[in-house]
Amino acid sequence: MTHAVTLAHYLARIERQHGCAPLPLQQLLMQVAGACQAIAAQVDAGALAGVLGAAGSENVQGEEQKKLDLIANETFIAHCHWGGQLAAMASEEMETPYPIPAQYPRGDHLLLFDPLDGSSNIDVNVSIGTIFSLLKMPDGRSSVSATEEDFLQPGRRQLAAGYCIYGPQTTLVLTLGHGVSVFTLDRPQGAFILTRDQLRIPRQTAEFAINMSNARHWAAPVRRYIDECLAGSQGPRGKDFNMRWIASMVADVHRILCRGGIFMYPWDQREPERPGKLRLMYEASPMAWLVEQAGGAATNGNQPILDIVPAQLHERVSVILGSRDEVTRVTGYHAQDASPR
Ligand code: AHM
Ligand code: MG
Repeated sequence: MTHAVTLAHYLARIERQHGCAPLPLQQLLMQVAGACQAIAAQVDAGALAGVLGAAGSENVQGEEQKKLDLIANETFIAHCHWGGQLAAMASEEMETPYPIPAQYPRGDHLLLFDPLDGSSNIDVNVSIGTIFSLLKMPDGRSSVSATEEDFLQPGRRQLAAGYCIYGPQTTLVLTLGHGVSVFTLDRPQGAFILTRDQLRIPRQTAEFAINMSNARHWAAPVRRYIDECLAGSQGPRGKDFNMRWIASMVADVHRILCRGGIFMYPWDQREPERPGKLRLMYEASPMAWLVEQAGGAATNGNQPILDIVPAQLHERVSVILGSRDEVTRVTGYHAQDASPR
């Protein structure tokens, strides 16, 4: 008789096989999964639980906060701050890192998260999600005095990264650096069950995802790439492309992990000083690691996203990720481009 592999089983197994999930990390990931499960229940209930609509506030990035952004943020804190594994947490919805309260034990991990990604889709019942990334405190730093600087590590140093998508199913997608695994929430059991392992993104694709309404603001290499896709079988690519744009990064990346494709949220000229819309540390880096672990690629047009050393907690970045051959092509167009930017 075969038994379902729960997230807890999986973490114990991957520790035995690869030594990449010591007990504190396993405990922390179970807390993260618990937070996602609790957020999933709120998302499910929607209007019945009074969680839809605007909160009437803005985050540090000047974006309107939805009630569910704040509820998801509080849920993460409540599930993860007491366990003794964390030195601090940081999120899209908090200006500065959240230190672990003095009454709780502290550990040497750092948790970064986007509690509710795809906020514009909350009120219209389209898939949304939570993105998370786990780091260690830098060597020699004390866990009682974690600061913003302690978080500023390149994505290559992540210990674990993933997302939970609240869609037709609630699905947790995780990497600890040994491939990408998918867990589906079994609600009656209250557990995430391993449903796909070792996801691979096909190298090639004929599907792109970008917010086309920004086309007139893009830099030349992005415009060139999309123009060639749109020219289809009559153009230089010699094949027709399909387009998808869900406007929830979790949902667009999930599709790409499942069947390939390329996702772009590039720099554009409206705000030339801003590298992009998406945030490096709790959106782009965890997604970039998942995509690389599944055989894809992720760059900002110039370098792998995972190599970028952040200068700020809420730093933005241009994002090009997905099927390796397409990401290599767009990145190559940037290298050939002589125009400023
Ligand atoms: P959020 O974290 O505030 O929801 O913002 C990030 C989202 C991404 O999920 C998505 O790819 C992008 O913003 C959509 O942007 P746009 O509304 O320009 O299409
Ligand atoms: Mg987001």
